[in-house]
Amino acid sequence: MTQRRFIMLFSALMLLAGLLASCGTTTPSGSGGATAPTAGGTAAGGGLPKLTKAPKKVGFAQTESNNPWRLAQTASMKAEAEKRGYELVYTDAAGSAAKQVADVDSMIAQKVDAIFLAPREEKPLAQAVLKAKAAGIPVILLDRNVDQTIAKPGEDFVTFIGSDFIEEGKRAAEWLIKATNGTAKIIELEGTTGSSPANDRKKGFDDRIKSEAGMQILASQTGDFARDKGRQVMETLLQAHPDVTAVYAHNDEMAIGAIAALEAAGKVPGKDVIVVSIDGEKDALQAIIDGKLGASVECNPRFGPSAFDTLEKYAKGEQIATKIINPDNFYDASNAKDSIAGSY
Ligand code: GYE
Repeated sequence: MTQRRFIMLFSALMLLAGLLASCGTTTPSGSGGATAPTAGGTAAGGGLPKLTKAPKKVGFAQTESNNPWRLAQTASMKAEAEKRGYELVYTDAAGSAAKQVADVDSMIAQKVDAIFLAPREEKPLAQAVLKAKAAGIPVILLDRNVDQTIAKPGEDFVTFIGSDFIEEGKRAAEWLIKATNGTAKIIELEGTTGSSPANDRKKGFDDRIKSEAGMQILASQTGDFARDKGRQVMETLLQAHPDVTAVYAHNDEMAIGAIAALEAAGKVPGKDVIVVSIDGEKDALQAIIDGKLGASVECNPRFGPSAFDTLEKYAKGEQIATKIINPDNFYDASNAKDSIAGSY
């Protein structure tokens, strides 16, 4: 081949490559351009799957629907999908990590364009993230994280959107130290074993009380983030530790269960035993107003707008931060009354 011919062939190839690349540029959903219902993902060079078309059909794999927090999150996602004209493939894992893995498999088989995943547990769902990546489908994690030694943000999934759970645990500890003048015998009700909020809320709380000689954890057990489980566990732990003076629950539902167990045992929550928890749901704010719950660190469940904004930015090829942290409020006797109307 002569040098001239080579240059012409090379230029033609470059032109073709340029044309192909421009065909792949995306527009944000809602701008009316794309109609293709199938996934436009490709796994590029082992990195994140790219979206080559505006996403239209997206999955949301929920963990369970057993409390107001989950219901508020689902409602926010469904409302936002509808508002922006997406087809939402919604699944509810009903509290089973194995079912949630199968739910993600079915979304892959249905060729959704992207998956929003609220991973029930850190390890099993990290594998589901890898499977979606291998199928060329980008994943955005909502509210819970996966084990990052198995799946990494910016590489295997786009990003994690949610609260800083370590900070939430710290804020709960901070409030309890003040409320008890640094002296408390604590029962801790943990969230779902193996979930990132349970791991991190424990760590944040433990780290903060470590330097306080008077803050002692008597017992720590999972109540699976559920009201009745929290009540049952509290009932049992109370028998072994009648000298308890404080309860730290990883969510409001378990705190409300614990309050019922305390009352059934003849204790006065808010007086004999100070209770602190996390989420900021309506029933918890009411319990604060009633003087039974001391405080609740908010964990914001309204993910819809930020989830879809992030997806659309990603589709446009914008750089996405590997962690997007929701700002959280804090509720105690000073603001529960004023905040209850806006709570979930
Ligand atoms: O606090 C709890 C829910 O993952 C942050 O899960 C979420 C937690 C939330 O079941 O109530």
